Amino acid sequence: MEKLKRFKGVIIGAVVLLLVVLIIAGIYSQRLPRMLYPEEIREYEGQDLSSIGDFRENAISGTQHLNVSNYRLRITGLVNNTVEYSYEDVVNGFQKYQKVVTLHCVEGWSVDILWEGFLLEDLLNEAGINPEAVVVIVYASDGYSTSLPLDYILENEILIAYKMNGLTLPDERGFPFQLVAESKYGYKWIKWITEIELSDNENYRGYWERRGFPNTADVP
Ligand SMILES: Nc1nc2c(c(=O)[nH]1)N[C@H]1C(S)=C(S)[C@@H](COP(=O)(O)O)O[C@H]1N2
Ligand SMILES: [Mo]
Repeated sequence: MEKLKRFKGVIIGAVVLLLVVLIIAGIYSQRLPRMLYPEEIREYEGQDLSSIGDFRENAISGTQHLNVSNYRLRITGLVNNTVEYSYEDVVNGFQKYQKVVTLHCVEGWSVDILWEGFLLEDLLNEAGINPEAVVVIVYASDGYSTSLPLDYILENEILIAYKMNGLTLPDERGFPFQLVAESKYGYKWIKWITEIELSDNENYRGYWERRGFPNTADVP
C-alpha cells in the first residue's frame, strides 16, 4: 500500500514537471524568431549567401501582386518583331543560368544572392535587335522604369531572374521577374518587369535617374 502511494506520488510529480517544462518551452519558442524563407539556399560553392529577408522594403508604391495566369512580358521598340510572352513561355523557353551577384542599394546596404534566370540578350535576340538600338528601357507594373546601355546588356551576360536562393521570387522581391543589373546600383535592378523596349533615346531617364541619381549607376 505504501509502495503504491509512493508510486502515485512519483507519477504525479513527473506529470507536473513535464507540464511545467512544456509551458516554458511553449513560451520560449514563441519568442524565437521563425525563418521567413525556410527553404532558401544560404550557401553556394562555399560562399555564404544573404537571406531573401535581408532586403529593405523600399519600392515606390509598395509590393506588387502580379497574376501569373494573365501576366505578359512585352518586347517592344526597335525590334524586328514585337513579342509577347506568358510567364511559362519565358521560364520554359530560354536557357537557364545561375550566378551569385551582389545588389548594392545607394542607402548603403547590400545582399549576396544566388540568382537563377535567363539572359536578357537571348530575349532581345529572339525579337531581333535593330541596328539603331542603343538603349534598353525596362518598365514595371508599379510605374517604375530604368534604362541601361544595350552594349552593357550584351557584354556582361545580364540576367533576368525568376528565382533567388533557389526559390521563385516572392511578390515583395519582384515576382515574376527582376533585372540582375550586375555592378550597377539597386535602382537599376527593376522588379515586377512588364515591358522591355529597345530605343535610340540616350536621354531617357528612369524613375530615380529623373530625380537626380546618376544614369551610369556604377558601383565603385
Ligand atoms: N518596380 C520597381 N523596381 C525596383 C524598385 C521600385 O521601387 N520599383 N526599387 C529599386 C531599388 S531602389 C532597389 S535598392 C532594389 C531593391 O529594392 P527592394 O529591397 O525593395 O527589393 O529594387 C529596385 N527595383
Ligand atoms: Mo535602392
